[in-house]
Amino acid sequence: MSFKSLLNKFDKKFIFFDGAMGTMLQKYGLQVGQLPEVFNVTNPETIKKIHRQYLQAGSDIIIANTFGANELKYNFSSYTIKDVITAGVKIAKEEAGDKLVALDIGPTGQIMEPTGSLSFQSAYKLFKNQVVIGEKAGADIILIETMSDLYEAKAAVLAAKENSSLPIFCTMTFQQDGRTLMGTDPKTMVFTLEALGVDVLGVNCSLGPGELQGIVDEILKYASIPVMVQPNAGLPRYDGKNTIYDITPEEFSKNILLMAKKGVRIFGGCCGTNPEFIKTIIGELKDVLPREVREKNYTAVCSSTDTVFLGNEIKIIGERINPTGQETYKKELREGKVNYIKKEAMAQKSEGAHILGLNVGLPEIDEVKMMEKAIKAVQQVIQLPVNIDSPNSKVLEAGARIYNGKPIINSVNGRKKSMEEVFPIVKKYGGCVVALTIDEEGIPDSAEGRVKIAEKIIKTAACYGISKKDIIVDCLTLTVSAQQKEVMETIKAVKLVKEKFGVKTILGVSNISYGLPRRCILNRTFLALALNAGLDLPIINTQDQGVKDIIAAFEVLTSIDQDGKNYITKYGSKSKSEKAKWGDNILPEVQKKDKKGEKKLNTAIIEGMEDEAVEITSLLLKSEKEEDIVNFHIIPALDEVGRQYEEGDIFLPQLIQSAEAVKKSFEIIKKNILKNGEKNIEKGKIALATVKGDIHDIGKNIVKVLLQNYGFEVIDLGRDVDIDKIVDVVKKNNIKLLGLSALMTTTVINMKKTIEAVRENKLTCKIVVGGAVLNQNYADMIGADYYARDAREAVKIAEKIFSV
Ligand code: B1M
Repeated sequence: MSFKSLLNKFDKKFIFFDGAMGTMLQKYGLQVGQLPEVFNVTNPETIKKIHRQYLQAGSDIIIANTFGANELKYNFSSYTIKDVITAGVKIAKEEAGDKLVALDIGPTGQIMEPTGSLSFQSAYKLFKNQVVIGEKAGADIILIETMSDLYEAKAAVLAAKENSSLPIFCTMTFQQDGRTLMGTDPKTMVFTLEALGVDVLGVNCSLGPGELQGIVDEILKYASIPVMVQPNAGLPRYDGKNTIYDITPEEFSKNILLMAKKGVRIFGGCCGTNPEFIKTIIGELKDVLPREVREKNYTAVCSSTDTVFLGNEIKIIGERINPTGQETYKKELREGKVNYIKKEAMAQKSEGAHILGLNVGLPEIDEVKMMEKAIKAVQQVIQLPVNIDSPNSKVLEAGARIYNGKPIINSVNGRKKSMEEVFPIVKKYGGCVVALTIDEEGIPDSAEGRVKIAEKIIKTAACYGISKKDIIVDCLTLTVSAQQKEVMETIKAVKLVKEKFGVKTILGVSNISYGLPRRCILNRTFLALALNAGLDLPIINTQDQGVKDIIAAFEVLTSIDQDGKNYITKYGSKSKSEKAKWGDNILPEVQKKDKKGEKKLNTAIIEGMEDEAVEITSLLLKSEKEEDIVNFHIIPALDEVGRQYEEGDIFLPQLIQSAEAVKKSFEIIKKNILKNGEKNIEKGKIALATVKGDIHDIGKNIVKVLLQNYGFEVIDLGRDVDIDKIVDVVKKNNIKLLGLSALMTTTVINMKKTIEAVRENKLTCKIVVGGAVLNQNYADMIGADYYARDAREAVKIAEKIFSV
């Protein structure tokens, strides 16, 4: 069924999905650790019963029990995903009658590259398999849901789009801070998923319907397609044994009614809901008419976490990741390296770029591969949208496919061949596209000629289903030294294009001054002229402060910057935070104060630059003690990273990236410590673990290496360690000293439980605890024998215990 016919079926009506499957299955006997989809084969009657109850409650679409049926999870099961998906869809179809069945696709359960280890291509393959099996089994719709990683959602949407013709619904899961676990905010989700061509988007799971209202408002504000919401039955809480969902169907429905009045078209329930919830919301909405879905007129591009709107304020594109005239960059491109790209990305961001230009064009390299690598590298270190710049459509496609978010695709031009190649890419992956006013006849001298080409491109784009709001016209900056008369034609063309078509405009500013002295004077003046003509997106060198000053002044003079607020913030104060905003003071204070060399290791860790962290650590080891490098370089850097994370300046992927840099740096430190250590002395055996629920192990690993260095044998149980396992190891190895580490307020309780379990088992070992969240008081409270502030103190305690 096409999405259009599906919508026709529900003309002027709300669409109701069903509610939870997982929590219902638990009620019907699903055990912890059991794969829910296996019930499709082993207990089909139970699944049918649940579907039937939802259909009786009034659901228009029921969701097949296939949420987690991917090959990663079914690796060790005796059932294949083909068995469970086919059975799941068929059971649902049998029950559904004239109602519809959605193939349910949930997250893979693994973290995607570059943060984790699952590649985009591997995720795509997993989803493709599910889609193919599900469609063959008879699903009517594909529902991609509970996604907390936009990148994973993109892999799933592409898999659905490229391997089936079914309508695609996609919903993501948000946390209380209004972002997904990987940091995506609602508008970034909307622009990216819409650009990818999903039919319906929205939010599921996450929170209760009350807590979701703000997120739903944000989604509705930007979405031009139908919005779907499937909340949990309230905020989940844990009572020590079970997860509890508190709210009643009535309370749930009141919030659903609010959402319906605001414009949500499609409803259902997630964790904790049951047929009663669905019945009650249907009753609540029976006299309400759905609001019409309206096309919104925003032009926006996104990284995976942030959206940049084009149009109102001037948005700067950083120009320096371009091989033209950059010998170091060219050399790195030939060697397949990305250090220059990462450094430049971060530098241009701190200099005020809103979007990052990315060009990897060298004739002697494999540009397609390099563009993929470059995009991953950029998205690993900064959260700015990217302008993927290449005249080669294959490179554009590779970039657009691997990109996480909604990019600028630069460029198409008025030649038939170019439009035939580039527009399908824009349509398939989504993006704003730069339209160069050049065609088979070359660049017209006159402004009018360029406007004509712009018109042709805009009209042709419409035939591919690409909206005018996603087209950014480039009227082409010609070099004043060679084509002086055409300079003002470019300015005129910008003005005409804006007036006639109302599209956004872009210009590479620095082209204007090639071959002349004091280029910045010409660049700045040309920029001022172009801004006045209606330029939205100047591509500039962000190091040129004069260019940025002109933009700030222009925005005040034209009332874009109302009451000159931004201008005053930038130029009127010397306070620390404002200087930081302006880019004068980007590095955190902690890095500035330190001794020689330290600033760099801090920076490398904060920026997550693994190679640099390794390089600098090796250098530091020549002049500083290992312990000092940890205490005065690594820990302050991680503290800064933690602070930025807490304040929402960075998100989980960057936090992980910094931890990776520390891991690499610490590997060298560890080698050094062990090389210089007293390996031959055997002082005693110590067991170490990070407690259950806690995966932080950097601190524990430092403690381990230092203890080994002082001649102790360490049994390292790792992180997130089961209490039983710890007890077992202590017992079997006759351990005299047990060390426990915990970094989160939420896991200290497991430290307490571990200590209690050790005591209950009548084990006499001493227990030392550590970790940033602890102090002596806390250690006493939870019954530990010792508290160690740092690794050195842990060694002192061990020496004391084993000397007795
Ligand atoms: Co997370 N994390 N993290 N994190 N992380 C913290 C701890 C946090 C304070 C950040 C923040 O919000 N400001 C916060 C906890 C908040 C709280 O509990 N109140 C937090 C959070 C919330 C999370 C997640 C929930 C994020 C998410 O998923 N949304 C998630 C948790 C997952 C889980 O555990 N279930 C998470 C994940 C991660 C990463 C995976 C990305 C990464 C860990 C990588 C790894 O360890 N392999 C990470 C990191 C790096 C941090 C920060 C930035 C740094 C921690 C660290 O390694 N410090 C941290 C913020 C911070 O602490 N500034 C943060 C350096 C290390 C050397 O210090 O471990 O204290 P520390 O060890 C010291 C001493 O304490 C002592 O000696 C060591 C050396 O001197 N010590 C012992 C430690 N253990 C000892 C044992 C001993 C003796 C001494 O005897 C046995």
